[in-house]
Amino acid sequence: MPKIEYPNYELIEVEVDADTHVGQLTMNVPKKLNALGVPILHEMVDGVNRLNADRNVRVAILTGAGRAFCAGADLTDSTATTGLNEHLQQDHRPILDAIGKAPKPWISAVKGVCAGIGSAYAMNCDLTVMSEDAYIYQAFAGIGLVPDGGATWLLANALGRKRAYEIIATGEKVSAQKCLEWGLCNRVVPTDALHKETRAWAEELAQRAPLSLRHAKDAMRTATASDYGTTFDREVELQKICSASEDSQEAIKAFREKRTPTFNGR
Ligand code: T3D
Repeated sequence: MPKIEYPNYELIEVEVDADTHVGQLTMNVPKKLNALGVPILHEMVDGVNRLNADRNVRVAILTGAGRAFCAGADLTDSTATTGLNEHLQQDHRPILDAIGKAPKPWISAVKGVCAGIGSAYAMNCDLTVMSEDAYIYQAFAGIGLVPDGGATWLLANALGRKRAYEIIATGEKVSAQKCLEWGLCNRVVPTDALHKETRAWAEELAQRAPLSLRHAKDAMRTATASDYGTTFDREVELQKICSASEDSQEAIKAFREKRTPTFNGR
């Protein structure tokens, strides 16, 4: 297995724990509440792609340093107001696609503000843990924009059209507790325990069969974007891969031998 090297980034931090198989990408511009400008996006696409390619990483976490997850577009970066169409396609889309189509689960660990296109990054992850002080803020209307980064699709899928439109139009700061009730996150934890709790959950998931996690994610993405028949067909294709895997054989053997299976991702 080729070893993935990680460069010394300036605006993000990437850590990999080879023992637990958990990787983490931290947006690290706390003085701007991790607002996203072009330089950090260039590092993020590299970091996300390396974590996705790293077979040592079975579960990846996306989080922010300091008191916030992300305040959305960096409003001090002029790209936020000029050349926005190209910027969205060229700089944001490759990262969001790399997370959405990743061959492993991504968990967003959200503290404090999670605004604008930053909310698309959190929602696009497969699982989300929020701290008690966190909130999702569709800040777009406040600066005369529409949601982007796929936020309308992500919101409509999670909430339905009317609730989604309401929080976009009003710019409500949706509390972590409400996000939990509305299905925008999986867990709410005490603020000072966010990273510990997310890491513990990631470590637990990383012990499960990687191919199963990968292909169940694929099936869920298919399910939210297509009809029953298409989803059924996709499940059949994915089941063929999983049922032929070493890990599936090992799990059945372990069940018969009354022991815990050991998965290798093949
Ligand atoms: O990339 C693209 O261009 C794609 C397009 C995407 C569209 C969007 O994402 S639209 C949404 C853009 N974001 C916003 O409109 C949010 C702007 N920020 C705020 O409204 C407030 O800062 C918050 C509600 C998020 C947090 O308020 P608060 O009181 O907790 O913190 P603060 O004091 O306002 O902010 C702390 C610092 O972060 C401050 O810097 P300073 O004065 O201490 O030097 C502030 O300027 C900075 N900061 C906050 N948000 C941004 C930011 N700097 C750059 N860009 C930001 N978005």
